[in-house]
Amino acid sequence: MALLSILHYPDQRLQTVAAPVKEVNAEIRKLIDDMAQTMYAAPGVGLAATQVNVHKQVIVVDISESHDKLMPFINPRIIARDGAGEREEGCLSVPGIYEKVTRAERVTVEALDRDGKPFTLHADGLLAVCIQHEIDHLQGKVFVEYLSRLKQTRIKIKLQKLQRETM
Ligand code: K1U
Ligand code: ZN
Repeated sequence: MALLSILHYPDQRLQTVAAPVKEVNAEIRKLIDDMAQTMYAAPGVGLAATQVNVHKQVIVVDISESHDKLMPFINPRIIARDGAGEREEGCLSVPGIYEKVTRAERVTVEALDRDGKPFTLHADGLLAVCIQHEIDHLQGKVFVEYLSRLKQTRIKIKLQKLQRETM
């Protein structure tokens, strides 16, 4: 397994729309394993392939404290949404920034598992938020885009300054 480097906002590559996975093979399973290791090390509860500069529709999620409930989703699609709620979100691509975002309370997701087998999942709470956040990444969207223009500009300036200081 390998630790992958995570792109930081406002890197333009985070705006790339990911392509569907045509075949779930050893290369995709290695990507899932590397993404999981990267997510646990960060630490985070989710990661999209876009964030590690791989533009394929793959996300990993694990909201357990024990780090033993890994859920990989390949070609995930939200087929139903219900309710709306506001919750604080973070993002490994936007370090140190936590802001409230309104999203669906419950979602139904269709995807392929690491063996290429289709499955359907009903999610609520943090899991539902995390899945929506990660699928946004695959569509080239970062959570700060839900915030006001002023907040987006402030976050961009803060992260660009941080990047200059660590170079
Ligand atoms: O996509 C990402 O950047 C991962 C992100 C997922 C997420 C978290 C919270 C709400 C929506 C989406 C994170 O994991 S940020 C880090 C974080 O929330 C966390 C870190 C350690 C323990 C628990 C949570
Ligand atoms: Zn994120």
